[in-house]
Amino acid sequence: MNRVPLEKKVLSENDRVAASLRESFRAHGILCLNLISSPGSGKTSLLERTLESLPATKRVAVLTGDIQTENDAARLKRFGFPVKQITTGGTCHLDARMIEHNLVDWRLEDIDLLFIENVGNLVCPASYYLGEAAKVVLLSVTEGEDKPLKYPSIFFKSELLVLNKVDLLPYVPFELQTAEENARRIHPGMEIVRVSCTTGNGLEEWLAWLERRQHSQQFARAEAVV
Ligand SMILES: Nc1nc2c(ncn2[C@@H]2O[C@H](COP(=O)(O)OP(=O)(O)OP(=O)(O)O)[C@@H](O)[C@H]2O)c(=O)[nH]1
Ligand SMILES: [Mg+2]
Repeated sequence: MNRVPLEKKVLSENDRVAASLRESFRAHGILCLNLISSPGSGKTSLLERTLESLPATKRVAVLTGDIQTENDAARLKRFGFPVKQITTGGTCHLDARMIEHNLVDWRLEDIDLLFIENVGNLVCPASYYLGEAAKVVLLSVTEGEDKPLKYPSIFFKSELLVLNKVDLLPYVPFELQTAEENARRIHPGMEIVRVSCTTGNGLEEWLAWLERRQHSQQFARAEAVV
């Protein structure tokens, strides 16, 4: 059986499409963020909280991936921004072709901020670059502090860790500090925000990170033009 070369070819085809997406996002001044976590950590909840806090004039759009159902798109469409569900039909991650295909009928000129919610999975999405400027990994306090050590790739590749569901800390044995130390053992200096999408605690820190990230993207673009 000759599996390794085939895997290499599939991944390099993905990288080629992702590089073209990245260039397109750069040319249009879009900050694209790829949100990754285990199923149920709160990716859609974080996006709901984010969209509800943004002014209607904000040029934001969301692609949300799941194996089945349009549930997440239905939750996110309520806020009036462009949202599209990508159902993979079994594949455990999004790939660059899916992103390219689902962007064809959107005008990139009209988007400044594009969120991609990946399929709930802490492993496979780490291997598929989608042209994003940054990956954001979520970990909720019901999952255990050891997850950065067990699934290092996604923690190493993500710019930001969102520690979610901190409202549950009184009820679960989870040491925030240990989880953060573990994340920084894998990714020294990793930025971390602690939030509760239920109570809204910490969300201002997440929104401030978003604003800073968008600002630095625009600054880099302006420098490239000069
Ligand atoms: N207590 C508590 N529950 C939360 C919080 N954030 C999300 N939840 C709940 O966790 C469950 C899963 O949240 P989702 O936002 O659907 O998680 P997801 O990561 O988008 O899930 P998938 O798309 O299926 O991978 C829902 O019942 C949410 O209400 C939080 O901060 N605190
Ligand atoms: Mg979701």
